[in-house]
Amino acid sequence: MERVLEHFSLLGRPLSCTPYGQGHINLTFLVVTDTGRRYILQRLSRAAFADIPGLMRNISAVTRFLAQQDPDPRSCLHLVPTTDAADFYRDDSGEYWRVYDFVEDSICLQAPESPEDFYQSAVAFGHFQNQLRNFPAQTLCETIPNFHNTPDRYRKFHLAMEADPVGRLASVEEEVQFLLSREEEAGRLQRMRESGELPLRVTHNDTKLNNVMLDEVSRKALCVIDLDTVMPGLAAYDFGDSVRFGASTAAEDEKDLSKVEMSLELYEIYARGFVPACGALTEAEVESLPLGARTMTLENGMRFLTDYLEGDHYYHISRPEHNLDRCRTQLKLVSDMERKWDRMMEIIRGFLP
Ligand code: ADP
Ligand code: GN1
Ligand code: MG
Repeated sequence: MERVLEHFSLLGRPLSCTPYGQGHINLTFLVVTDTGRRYILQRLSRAAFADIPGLMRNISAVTRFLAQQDPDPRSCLHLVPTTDAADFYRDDSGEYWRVYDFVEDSICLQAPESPEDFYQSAVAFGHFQNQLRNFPAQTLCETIPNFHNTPDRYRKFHLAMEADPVGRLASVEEEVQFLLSREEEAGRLQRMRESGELPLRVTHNDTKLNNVMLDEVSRKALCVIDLDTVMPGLAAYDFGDSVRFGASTAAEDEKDLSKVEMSLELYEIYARGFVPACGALTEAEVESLPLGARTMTLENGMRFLTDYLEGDHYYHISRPEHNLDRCRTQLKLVSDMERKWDRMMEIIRGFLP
């Protein structure tokens, strides 16, 4: 780690470098130097991202654009340059590394501790989308092609089932049937994107609660982090993924499915924070938000199952059936949203322009 860190322009000499956070994709470390300064060091996932230089160009452009809009250093991520004034360092084994300033005096939650925390995360993601309203979207590379293209996710799921490389297919019959029976319906959001019914915006695309920082004292939203998937997308993706993760009454990997439900109370609170903060959403966009929640939840369930079938090489896991457990919570949430669908639509219509 010392050999990696010496390529970055840190204030002070690194004293420690320890694994940090609960992200599923990159390897994240907290670095402390002898001046007391703290940094986040990340080794980027080559399994997830095919074009890391392109991804880093996106992040550099987006963070500069955001910093111009708000002088508060905690209002967006700041990349720390390498000693060659680059945004990332590629080591001899081909791994890519980057460093961010640590967002100080902040908290990052795995679950809302109060409805207000969730409301604040909604404001942060809505505000983020609004801040990027005039960002030149055509300059962004697609860091993961077809990231939220649900029919394409089904295509990959079918390939994983056909190959069944680690022989797990026979044990997940119930989950497979659940997903296959919803394949046609699950493509609706993508069809609305392709027909132009829903406008493309610059979206975050990975709006989990643990991708937002709140002020430790006031608990107000500070900034949005994890910008690896900032790309053109739909407002429904960002709304949907937040509801999937943060409006669930249990953790994403809870084994006891009787604890897993989508809280309508939290759903409504998220809508109250997100819709106004986005600025002007069209009527069709607001109406598409519940579909975003259902689609993102189903899609994540399918992605976890696909990774399970492929032998767990995309998401970090800490137990053998971790991806299967995650898949099951998502499918349980989808069933619950189907049950609560009329109410979800009714609530969202209260936010129509
Ligand atoms: P992943 O893509 O693997 O999810 P993230 O970029 O989300 O990686 O980082 C993982 C975790 O590290 C976050 O959930 C957060 O807790 C912490 N983290 C990331 N960047 C910062 C930062 N600049 N300041 C403080 N904590 C951070
Ligand atoms: C990953 O990187 P992280 O942990 O914030 C994933 C998301 C999934 C999420 C499920 C780049 O998010 O798409 O929704 O796990 N990120 C990527 O928890 O694939
Ligand atoms: Mg993350």
